[in-house]
Amino acid sequence: MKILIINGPNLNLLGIREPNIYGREDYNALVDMIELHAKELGVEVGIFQSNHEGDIVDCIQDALGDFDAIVINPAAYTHTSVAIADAVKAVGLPAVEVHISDVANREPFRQISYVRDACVATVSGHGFKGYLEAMDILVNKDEN
Ligand code: CA2
Repeated sequence: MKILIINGPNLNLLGIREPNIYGREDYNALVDMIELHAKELGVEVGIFQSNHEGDIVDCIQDALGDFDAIVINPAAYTHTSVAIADAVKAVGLPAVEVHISDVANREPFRQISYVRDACVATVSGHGFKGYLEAMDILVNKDEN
């Protein structure tokens, strides 16, 4: 199995501000955690981060034929981007939405998620571990 992990705008800045919301660890630590967990699960991962909506749409489209599933934290685009939600729906790959912070208990503008409807599950407020949980959900999805 091959899982594509997509991170949206400003997540490359993790660890430098707002540690009370996003933790003290940086983006490289997140990448290391994901790669280690992929090894434990025996899956392959691709990890992509962009600050640009169109590049994220392109990345989702390019996943078709190359990846089996998607973990996506669209960051601020969660709350604004119909294009990213449409791309996830269009490729039809099973996807899990992740948020490091507990968006349900934050500002009203963070209560809308366009991508949620395109995803089989959402993991929110579990910190970096949420990405690992999302990978687990996708790996275990078809096992009964
Ligand atoms: O909780 C999450 O994972 C979010 O997707 C993170 C986004 C935010 O816009 C969403 O509402 C929830 C923000 C990501 C980057 O934010 C930083 C802020 C300061 C320093 C470093 C990163």
